[in-house]
Amino acid sequence: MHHHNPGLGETDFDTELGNAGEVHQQVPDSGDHSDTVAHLTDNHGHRIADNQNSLKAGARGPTLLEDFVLREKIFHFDHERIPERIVHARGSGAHGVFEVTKAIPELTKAKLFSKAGNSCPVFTRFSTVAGGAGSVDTPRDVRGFAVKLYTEDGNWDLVGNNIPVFFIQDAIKFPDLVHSVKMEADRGYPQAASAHDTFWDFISLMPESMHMIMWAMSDRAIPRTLRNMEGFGVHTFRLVNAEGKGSFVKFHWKPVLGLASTTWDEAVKLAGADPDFHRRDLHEAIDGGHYPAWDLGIQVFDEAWAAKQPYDVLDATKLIPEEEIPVDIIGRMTLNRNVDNFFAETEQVAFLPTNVVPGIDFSNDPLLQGRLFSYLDTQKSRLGTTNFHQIPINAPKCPFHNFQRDGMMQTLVPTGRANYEPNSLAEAGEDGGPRECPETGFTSFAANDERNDGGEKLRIRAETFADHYSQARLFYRSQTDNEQAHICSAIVFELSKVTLEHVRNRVMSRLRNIDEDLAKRVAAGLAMDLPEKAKAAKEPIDMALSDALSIQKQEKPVFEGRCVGILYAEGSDKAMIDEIKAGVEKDGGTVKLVAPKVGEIKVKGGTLKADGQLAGTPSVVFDAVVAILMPDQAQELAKDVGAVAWFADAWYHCKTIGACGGTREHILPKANIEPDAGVPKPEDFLKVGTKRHWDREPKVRDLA
Ligand code: HDD
Repeated sequence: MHHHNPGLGETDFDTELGNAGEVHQQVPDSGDHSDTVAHLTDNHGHRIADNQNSLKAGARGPTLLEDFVLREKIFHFDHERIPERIVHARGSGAHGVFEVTKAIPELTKAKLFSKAGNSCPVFTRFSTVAGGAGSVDTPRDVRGFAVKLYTEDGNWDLVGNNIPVFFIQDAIKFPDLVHSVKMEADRGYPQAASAHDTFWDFISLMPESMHMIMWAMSDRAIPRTLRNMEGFGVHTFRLVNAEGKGSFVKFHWKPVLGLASTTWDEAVKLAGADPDFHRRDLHEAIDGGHYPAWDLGIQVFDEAWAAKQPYDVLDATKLIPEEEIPVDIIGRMTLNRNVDNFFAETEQVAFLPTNVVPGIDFSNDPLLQGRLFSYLDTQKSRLGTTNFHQIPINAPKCPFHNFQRDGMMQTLVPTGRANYEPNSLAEAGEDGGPRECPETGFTSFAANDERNDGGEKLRIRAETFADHYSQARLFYRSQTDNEQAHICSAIVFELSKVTLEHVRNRVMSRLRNIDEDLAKRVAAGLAMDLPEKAKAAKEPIDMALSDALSIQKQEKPVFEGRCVGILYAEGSDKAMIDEIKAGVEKDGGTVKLVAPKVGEIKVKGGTLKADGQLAGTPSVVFDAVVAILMPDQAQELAKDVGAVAWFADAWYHCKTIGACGGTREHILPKANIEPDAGVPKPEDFLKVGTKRHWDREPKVRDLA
């Protein structure tokens, strides 16, 4: 079956005539392409002569039931949507490659990690969690970070997030968590937002969520691009070597481009300016050959070390500070190919945390244990068949054979008489089918955990999971002043959308266990009194602060992977524009030209065509901006509130603004901009780069 039909794209027919009441035999493809393009057929191979008109009893008569061309086309269309994911519905994916940079045979028998240089194809899907498939890319939300590694031992799916901890400790609470954050059941809103009553009601009743709440209210939850996020496997997993020795492990993905986030105001404006901002950015970066890459790192430890920590490594609401156990880099993932078809690949990809290979195993983390059931189950509901593994994006790239047969949408043709095992058909000279592999097959690690209370059947939470606040405090106190202010503002914003006073009070009563100053700032921001401190199941302790938890402490002032917007108009100096463009591109960045009009206009030294029109390309889509304008053009633009907002936003979002004389004189004062070190002349722009000027923030916003 041929699915490409380039000939149709060139179809040129007069729709006005098509709508006219008279008999009109339209032949859209009037040129004879029969030798050069595939024939348009229905799904059963019948060539279609007319794809414009349904079959009617007379020109103005009713449409006939026998029109199988019409019926098949509409039938297919009517069923083109599948259920969206209950969480992580909105996602963007890409293909790539994973390459091992450091062999770890002493830790795992996974063949992939036996030798540096080993590699395998990957498919990675990033997502938001709460919003529907058609929601925007930049809400405040956790981001999914799911990687499918097609190894020679079968698929290994590392289904993680961009935050290393989770809201809840036990999978039995997952449906409650998700119900509470999604649109409220009775009213169907808000979409893709945690700022509403039910989420905070649930959260405030679940003190274990406080650590993740700190992350979700931080700039981690409003990443600049998908390329600037870390990824985490979250749970403690286990590596098992050839001798059967197990080690605990946490997986990390470190973005080669470094971490970068937006400010809240910027994220909100991005949602309007470009609802697909992250999806477009990923697509364009890969299309332009700027392949995003992440290093895979591991934190490895054993039971003895785990037993000594003030938290339980099986508790997914806890992280292991990198300063305690450094992240050892063992490989790199590079995303280098966009999908050919969004539905076939990004939508139909099915991740399964149960997809592990010999040498990688699970731990008893009760959240992970629940996930091991949930994902297989959900794929049947979403993809409609137990044969979802046959969809190309899900199929392993190594051979797979077993005795499972039939089922809806069986697309393979299993051969042979034996569909059961054991069988002795092989002895009879027939193909008895595949056999077990006791030596090389997956065997579960025989964990013998002496801290497991004798293993009685209990519905219970381990005592060692009782500390809900120490790591929330660790996270909050490890941030810079600005970042702490962002967390306070975010909580004030979210609680301002909560209409139930007792819920706000309960949240604040919990914040007091994290940090008194944080609680006071939130109370002041809401003009509310601080309630009594909530009783903690276990008194929090002060852990050693961790710089790795802050984005700003790791920020890179680079052009690589960043996008600069240059504003010009008639008469602007092309040489200066070219110089900045060349400088940014030399360092791996991209430049987009913005002008009041997109068509070709005269500038000093030639003509220029813009990539974007000023009104449709606000400064929020750029990491830094430059204005190169003739004074009269600057004076004109200063009359336009939209143009002034272009600069005001860049200023408010602490971005570098390269500004020529005319811009300084006419526009910046109107935007309330008092040039600082982040507002260089165009000729100095390259030296300043894309770093955010956080020291500007107290001037533009109340950080209390
Ligand atoms: Fe989940 C999807 C990540 C807890 C049940 N989850 C899903 C995706 C990611 C995560 C990245 C999207 C995969 C894709 O792109 O297709 N989930 C996590 C992480 C968790 C977590 C990092 C905690 C550490 N999830 C979790 C629990 C449960 C689920 C506790 C249920 C018991 N998650 C699902 C699901 C989804 C899913 C309902 C929806 C679509 C899908 O699986 O394929 O089964």
